[in-house]
Amino acid sequence: MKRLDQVLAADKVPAELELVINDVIVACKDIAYKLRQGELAGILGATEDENVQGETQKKLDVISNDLLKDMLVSNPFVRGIGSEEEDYTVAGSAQGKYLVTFDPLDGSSNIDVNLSVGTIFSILEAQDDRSGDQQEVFLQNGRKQVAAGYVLYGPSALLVMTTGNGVNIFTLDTTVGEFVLTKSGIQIPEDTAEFAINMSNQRFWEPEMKQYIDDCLKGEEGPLGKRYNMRWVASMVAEVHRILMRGGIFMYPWDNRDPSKAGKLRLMYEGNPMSMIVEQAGGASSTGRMDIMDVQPEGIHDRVPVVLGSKNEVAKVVGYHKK
Ligand code: P6P
Repeated sequence: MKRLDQVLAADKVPAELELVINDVIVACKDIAYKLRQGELAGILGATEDENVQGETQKKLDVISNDLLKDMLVSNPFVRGIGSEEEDYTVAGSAQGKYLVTFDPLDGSSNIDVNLSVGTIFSILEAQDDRSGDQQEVFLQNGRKQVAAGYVLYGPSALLVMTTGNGVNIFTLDTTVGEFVLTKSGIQIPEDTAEFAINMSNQRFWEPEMKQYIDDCLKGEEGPLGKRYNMRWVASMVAEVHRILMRGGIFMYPWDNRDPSKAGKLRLMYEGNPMSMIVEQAGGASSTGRMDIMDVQPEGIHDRVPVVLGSKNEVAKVVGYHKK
């Protein structure tokens, strides 16, 4: 079985980029270990603090964030980092070429109930010599990403990653502490009958999203002509992984609970990396009205509506928004 470094070399990934990816992976291996320890390590539960998103930080949110931040800002090839858990971007090396954004522990509301969580990361190249503590150097659209990935801390710890040549899956072999290639060339089925959305928000959605879900629930007799199944794990990493494995559509649309917010999920370290992975696996990713990776960010914590997965189903949802 090929190790991660062998796959990156075969994909002709620049040595500096490989060293940045390796630092992300080293931090994620430590996060995986701490999650496995759970209560035994005394690191479950919440802190007294809120992050810039206004969300109460779990102890493991902070621990995971600090592991990734400390590794990356001391890497000579990293200009800076942006994190869901950091108010501002953090400078690394002035000579660093790469910018890394991440959600250190996505789905952390699942931690204390022992359900899957994940780390999501995205890597861009600095386009000028601005310091990494100036968020403007990060504000590039998702098409500029040179790598994107996630680590899913599930029954096994899986690294799913793309550097632009398709999507590979690596499984953490805990006997040697290495991620080894277990699947390559992932292709998302183009059609699906399985949707993932938080139905409790239904009354807050735009009419177009309400209509699509209503039509899904009408089943074979309805306009979509098939019986749909539903899943909701409240962990984007787990939902995206299921979609990579068997198809599906994941939606977190805009809703009017807080009309000032474009959506719940964040563009730079959730929407964009997951969109690169999904598109590299033959799927599609849209706000409902445009491709997510074409959205021009205005701030490191910008939010975005998300509709991603099997490309023919995403096209249907976009069609509802065009009517
Ligand atoms: P809700 C986790 O907090 C997250 O950012 C995504 O991983 C997940 O898909 C979504 O929010 C869950 O949101 O409103 O259902 O709790």
